[in-house]
Amino acid sequence: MSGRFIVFEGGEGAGKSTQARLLVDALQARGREAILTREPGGTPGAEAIRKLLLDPPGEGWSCRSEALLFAAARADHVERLIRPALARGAWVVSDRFVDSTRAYQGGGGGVADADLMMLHRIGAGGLLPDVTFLIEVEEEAAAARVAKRDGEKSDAIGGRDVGYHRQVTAAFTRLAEAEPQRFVRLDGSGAAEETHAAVLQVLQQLFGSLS
Ligand code: T5A
Repeated sequence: MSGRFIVFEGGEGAGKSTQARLLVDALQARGREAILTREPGGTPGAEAIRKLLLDPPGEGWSCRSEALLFAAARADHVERLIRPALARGAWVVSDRFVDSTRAYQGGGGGVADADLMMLHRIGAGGLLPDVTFLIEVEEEAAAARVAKRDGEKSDAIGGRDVGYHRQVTAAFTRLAEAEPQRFVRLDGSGAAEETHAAVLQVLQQLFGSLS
């Protein structure tokens, strides 16, 4: 039996990690094998690359170097964790995946989408999620959530200026519009439980009973 691959995408503080965790808990409570993972990261090698990306040495990476590092991290994540889990019938729920690279290094950083997708084919065989939830929250509300949690702290990518993050948001919107069969756009501005209920409803409609 083949499992399902579900990804949460969106800008900083949209609530992706919260939704990914709630979904995995709900699937496990229904007796499913469900794995919570994240990008960049998910395997020891990819977590090491995460550290390089979010807390870079020296003057930091160009967007092209970032694209290569994200692709390398993803290749390890897909080969060592995601594909084996899907092959044994598990549900894999990831906080970010390739569409983050397309939005941040593509939309925000100017790397061509075709080049990013070629790297993804080389590194990860072009694997795409069964469903990609794009969690959408107004800029001010998301920033307030992050500030409440992190104060002034930010990483090398999250800390980029508002113009960069607006380009990222616009790129996510374009990706979702271009692939409506894979993307589900959800308003994440309400309570986390409300968004979670909407996630479960969509998955039940697509896949039937989740038990
Ligand atoms: N990146 C990543 C790239 O540039 N390219 C790539 O290919 C990839 C994979 C990753 C950084 O790397 C970049 C994007 C990022 O800049 P990260 O740690 O994954 O870093 O950063 P974020 O994804 O931005 O993580 P955040 O934790 O900031 O955002 P989330 O996961 O969207 O939000 P979450 O769930 O942690 O919630 C944030 C806060 O809000 C609260 C939570 O409790 C938490 O305190 N919250 C809510 N509050 C009110 N109402 C709700 N509905 C709430 N939901 C959550």
